[in-house]
Amino acid sequence: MTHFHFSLRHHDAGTAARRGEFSTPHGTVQTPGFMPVGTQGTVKGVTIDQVAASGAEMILGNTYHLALRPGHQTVRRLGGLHGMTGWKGPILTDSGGFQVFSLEAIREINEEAATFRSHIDGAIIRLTPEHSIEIQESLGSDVAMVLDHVVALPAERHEVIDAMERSIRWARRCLDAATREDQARFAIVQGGLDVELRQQCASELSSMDFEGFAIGGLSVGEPPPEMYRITEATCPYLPAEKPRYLMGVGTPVDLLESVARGVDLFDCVMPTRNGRNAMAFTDQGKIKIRNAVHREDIRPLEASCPCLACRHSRGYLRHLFVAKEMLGPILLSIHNLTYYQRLMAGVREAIEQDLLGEFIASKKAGWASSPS
Ligand code: PRF
Ligand code: ZN
Repeated sequence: MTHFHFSLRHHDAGTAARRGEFSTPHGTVQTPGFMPVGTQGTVKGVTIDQVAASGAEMILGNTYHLALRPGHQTVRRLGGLHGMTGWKGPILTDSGGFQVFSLEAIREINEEAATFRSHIDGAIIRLTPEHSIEIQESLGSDVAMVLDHVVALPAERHEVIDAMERSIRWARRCLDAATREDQARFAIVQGGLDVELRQQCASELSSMDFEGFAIGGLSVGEPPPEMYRITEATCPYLPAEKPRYLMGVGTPVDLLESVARGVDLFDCVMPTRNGRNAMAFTDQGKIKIRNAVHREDIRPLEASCPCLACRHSRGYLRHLFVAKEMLGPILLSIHNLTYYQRLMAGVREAIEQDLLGEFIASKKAGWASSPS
C-alpha cells in the first residue's frame, strides 16, 4: 500500500524505544506519539484548532458511538469524519469491540458476531467484523482497527484462549472485507496476562498483511507492572518495521515505560477526562485545582507551558471550577492535552539523543516531588 509508510529514524541505545514517522493520506505522525480521544467526533470540550495547537497530529474516533449516533451513513454524507469534524490530520477509528464490552452492552458473542443493546435507544444490534470495517470505511478514517474479542480480567484460561483465537479469525475476516486502498488496517493482539498466548497471537497476526499492530486487552484493571511485562514480552514478536499501538494507555508514567519497551502510539481519555474533573498534570505531579490551597495562588499551572490555561492563575482556574463555569473543564483539558504532547515531544528528542533512560528518571523524580 503506497498510501502508508512507517519509517524508523532512530533506535534508543539504552532501551527498546524507537523514533519514527508514520505517513498517512492525511499527513505524517511523529512517533512515539499520543492520540487524543474524540469518541463522538469531538475531543470533549475543545475545538479542533485547540487540539491541533496542543501539538496533537492524529486523533481517535469510535465506531461504536458514531454508528449508533448520528449513524455512519450520516457521517459519510456529512463528508466522513474529516469533513464532519474539520480535523485535517490523520484519524484512527476503534472497531467497536472494546466499547461493546466495556459499556457492558454485550448480549451475546458467537463466531459470527457480537450482539449488543444500544446504550442510546435499547435497540439490539449485531456487529460482525465485516460490518465494523464497512462502518469504518464510511467514516473514512486513515486507520481502521480490526474487531476483536476482549475479555474482562481476571478470566479463566480457556476464556482467554477462546477470545484470542476468535480475535485472530476476526482479524482475517476484517482484512478480507476491506475495500479501501486509502485506509490502513491495524491488527490487535489479545491473550490476557499470559506471555505465551500473547506471543502466539502476535506471531499469527504478524503473518497477515496489516499496516500496524496494536496491543489490546491491557490497562483493564491489572497492576501496571503486569501491563509492562506483557508489553515487553509482546513487542519483539511484532514486525519491527511496522508501528505498534498500545490501546487505551495511559498515565504519563505508563507512556514512558511502554515507549521504553517498543511502543510507538497511544490513545487515552485521561488528559481530557481528568481535566474535566479538575485535575491537571504537571512535571511536579498532579494538581487538584479545586483544593483550597490554590485559592489565591497567582502562579500558572506550569510556568513553562504555552497553553491557554497557563495564561491564567491557579486561583482563577480554581474559581472557575468552584463556580461551576464551563471554562474550567475546557482550560484544564487544553492544559492536559498540551502536557501529554509536550511529554511525547520530549520523549522523541530523548530517543534521538540516546537518552531515554535519563529522561524517564528525571520525569519520575519530578512527579515524585509534591506540586508546589
Ligand atoms: N480493543 C479495542 N479497543 C481498545 C482496547 C482493546 O483491547 C483497549 C484496551 N485497553 C482500549 N481500547 N478494540
Ligand atoms: Zn498549560
